[in-house]
Amino acid sequence: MQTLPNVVVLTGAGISAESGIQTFRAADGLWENYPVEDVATPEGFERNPQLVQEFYNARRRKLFDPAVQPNAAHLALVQLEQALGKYFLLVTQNIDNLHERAGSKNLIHMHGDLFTVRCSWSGKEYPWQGDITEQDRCDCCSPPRRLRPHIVWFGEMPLEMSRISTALADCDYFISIGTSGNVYPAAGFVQEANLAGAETIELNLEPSLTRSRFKQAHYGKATQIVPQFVN
Ligand code: BJW
Repeated sequence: MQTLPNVVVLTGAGISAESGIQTFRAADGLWENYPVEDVATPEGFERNPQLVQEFYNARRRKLFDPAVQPNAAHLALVQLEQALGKYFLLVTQNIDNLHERAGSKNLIHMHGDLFTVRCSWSGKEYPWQGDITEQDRCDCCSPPRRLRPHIVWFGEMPLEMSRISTALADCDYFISIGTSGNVYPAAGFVQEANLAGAETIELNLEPSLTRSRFKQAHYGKATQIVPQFVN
C-alpha cells in the first residue's frame, strides 16, 4: 500500500491579503498606524488596555464584513487536506478565521485567534464574537478579572509548539505561504523541516527574510501560486 507524504503548511498574513485583510509590515500595513510595541506586547496592554482592545475589536469586526471571504489559496489548502487526510497539518500565524471558514480542519492557530478571549489572570478561555470592553470580566476569579484577546504577543509563548515540532520532525514537505520570515519561532520552522530531510518550499509575493533556507521558491499572489502549486 502506498503511503502518503506528511505535509506541514505554515501560513502568514499574505494568504489573507487578497481577502481584504491587511498584512503587518507593508507600507500601508496594520502597524503603520498602531506601533507594534503598543498593540502587540503584554507591556502595551498593561499601559493602555483600551487601545489594545480597540485594535483587536476592529480587526474582529472586519471579519464580519461580507466582502471578506476565504480566497482561492485558502480553498486550495482545503483540497490538499482532503487528499492527504491525517498526513496534513496546517499551522497559521493568522488570527483571522478564514482557514476554518474555507473548511480546513487540522489547523493550529499558533498566534491565537480573534474569536476566543481569555481571563487575564487564570487563562480560562471563552468563545467570543463581539467587542471586548473594559466592563467585560471573567467568571472564574474573585474578584472577576479583565478579559484579554487570546493573542500571542511578543515575549509570549506561541501555542501548541510541541505538536508543531513533532509534525516538523516527521514531515516530507514543508510549505510556507505568505509570511515575511520576521517572527520567530515560525521563521525557524524551515530549518526544523530541513533537518528532517523535508522538501521545503516558499510561496510568497516576494522573497522572505528566510528565502535562502528553502529548497524551492515560487513568487506571485497567493490566489494564483497556491492553487497552481497544489494542483
Ligand atoms: C503576499 C501577498 C499575497 C503580501 N500573496 N503573499 C531576536 C532574535 C530571534 C527572536 C527574537 C529576538 N528577539 C525577540 C525574539 C522573539 C520574538 C521575535 O521573533 N521577534 C522578532 C521581531 C525578531 N518572538 C516572540 O516573542 C514569540 N514568542 C517567543 O519567541 O516565545 C518564546 C519565549 C517566550 C518567552 C520567553 C522566552 C522565549 C511570539 C511572537 C508573537 C507574534 N505575534 C504577532 C502579533 C499578534 C497577532 C496579531 O496581532 O495578528 O503575530 S506579530 C505579527 O507578525 C503577527 C504575525 O502572525 C507575525 C508574522 O507576520 P507575517 O504573517 O509574516 O506578516 P507580514 O506582514 O510580516 O508579511 C506578510 C508577507 O506576505 C510578506 O512577505 C508579503 O510579501 C506577503 N504577501 N500580499 C502572497 N497577495
